[in-house]
Amino acid sequence: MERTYLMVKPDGVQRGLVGQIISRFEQRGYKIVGLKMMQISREVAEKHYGEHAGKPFFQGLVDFITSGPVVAMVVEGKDVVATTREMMGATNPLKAAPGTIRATFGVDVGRNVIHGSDSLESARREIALFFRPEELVDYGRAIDAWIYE
Ligand code: DAT
Ligand code: MG
Repeated sequence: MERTYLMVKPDGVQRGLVGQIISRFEQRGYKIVGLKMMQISREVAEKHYGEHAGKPFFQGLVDFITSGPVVAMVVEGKDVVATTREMMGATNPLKAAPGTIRATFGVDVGRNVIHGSDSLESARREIALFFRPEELVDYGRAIDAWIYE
C-alpha cells in the first residue's frame, strides 16, 4: 500500500492544531504507520527543501521550519500521496479550496501549517530523511475491511 510523508509545521504545533490535522487523515480512513515530534536541524531542512535552494524564500523557509517543533508522520493507504495533497489544498492558503486544511487554518503561504509529499518519489525520499525503518510500524486494523472493499 502507498505511503506518504506528512508534517504539521511549527505554526500548526504552536496553534494547537496537531490533533485536528491528524484526525482528518484518520477520519478519511488512512492509517498512521509512523509518528513523532521533533525539531528539525538546518542541515536536514535544507535537504528536505533542496528543490527550492536559491529561491528568494528559501532562507525564510528554512528559518521557519526549524523555528519550533514539528509533528512528522508517515501515513498509508490507497492513493494516499495525491489524496492527502488534495486534502491539504494549494500551497497558498488564500488559493486553497474551501474545506482543505490550508484553507481552513491559514492565510499566508509561509504559514501554511502542513507539509505533504508531492509524488511517490518525494514520499520515498522524505520518509527516508525523517524516519528510520524501525520507527515505521507494520500492523493491521480490524476496521480496514470497512474502509476498503
Ligand atoms: P508545497 O508545500 O505545497 O509542496 P512548495 O514545495 O512549492 O509547496 O513550497 C514549499 C514551501 O515553501 C511551501 O509550503 C511554503 C514555502 N513557499 C513556497 N512558495 C513560496 C513563496 N512564493 N513565498 C514564500 N514561501 C513560499
Ligand atoms: Mg513541495
